[in-house]
Amino acid sequence: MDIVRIDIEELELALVEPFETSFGVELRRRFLLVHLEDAQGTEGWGECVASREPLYSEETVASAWSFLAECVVPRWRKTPPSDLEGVTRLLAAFRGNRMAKSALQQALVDQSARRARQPLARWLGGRRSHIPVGVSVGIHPTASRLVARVGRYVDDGYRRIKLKVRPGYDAEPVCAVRRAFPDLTLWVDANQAYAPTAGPRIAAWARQFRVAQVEQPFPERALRAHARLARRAPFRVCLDESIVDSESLDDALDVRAMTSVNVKTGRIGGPLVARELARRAVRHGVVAWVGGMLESGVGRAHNVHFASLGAFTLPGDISASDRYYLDEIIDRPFALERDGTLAVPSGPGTGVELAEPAHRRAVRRRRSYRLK
Ligand code: OSB
Ligand code: MG
Repeated sequence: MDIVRIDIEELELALVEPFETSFGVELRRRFLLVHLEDAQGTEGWGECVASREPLYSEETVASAWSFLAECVVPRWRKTPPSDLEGVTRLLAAFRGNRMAKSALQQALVDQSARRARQPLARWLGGRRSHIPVGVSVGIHPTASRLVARVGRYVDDGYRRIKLKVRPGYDAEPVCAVRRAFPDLTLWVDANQAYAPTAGPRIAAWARQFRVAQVEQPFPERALRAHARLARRAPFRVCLDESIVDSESLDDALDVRAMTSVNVKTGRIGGPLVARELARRAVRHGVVAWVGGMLESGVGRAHNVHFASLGAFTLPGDISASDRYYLDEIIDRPFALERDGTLAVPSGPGTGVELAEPAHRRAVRRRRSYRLK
């Protein structure tokens, strides 16, 4: 391993169009990249998915920066880990801060796969060369604009559409999309926006409009409400925000709160911990798939490689580069293949490099820490 330097960068990128969820509207995204270099000059990159404000989870760009700079770097310097397990132990000693930990673990697995001269997918144990993908569609001001937007994604070839919903924006837009696309595979995601008592109403429109999966309708801790919805439902109930570690997975499995799980390495604390969690969920009969957090090309490359694992059997929220940002900061943008898949890059590690000057233009601040 022999990491000699870590750089933390804060970047800002403008979305191609606003992305509205039950949390609010996003026009641009602030995020961190973590860069590592070992003594031989082998590099690794990881992305932190925490956003500027603590809406999706408690972490923020600022909290992740300070956790890495003020907790991880000093401890690393005091007792340098000699291998990946050592880093995992170092990180596990600290509570929470999973998105920050994940950024570092992503950079480490990228660097390890590059050193092994293997694509990250193969290094992780993945076999697929292509990843089936869908697209997550934000809240739109009118049903007709939503239908037009969905139509363009369907024409692009996405395998399924996930609509963001919230109280007051559900049955009507879902009905409009179902009318316009009778055969479309339709999912919805509420990002915790409903009260636990809203279950029967959600079940009614989800059933009527043949929604295949309802993601995180209730608050993170409301496992019983999710379990009640999942009982005898003709759709899958998927958990996202609720599943942050192996204990929350155990709790959800115990009460049968989900039939599907959205696996994001950032939410769970890194690709290695998330891989274990996904495998365990699948052993318990839960369907697993890879979610997204509007990552830049760096984080999306990680998601694509991660999604090549056999545990994942539904199309991921991993869309093409042109769906996200005006500027792509990697050299090989992701493009949707005609069959609704993204190709897993075949070079070592993530198989993508930072593209200059786009990357430099997006950087707002940067700090370097010598570790040796
Ligand atoms: O809940 O899955 C979510 C984006 C940001 C935060 C939370 C979520 C999402 C998405 C977008 O649904 C998925 C993507 O990156 O394409
Ligand atoms: Mg979600």
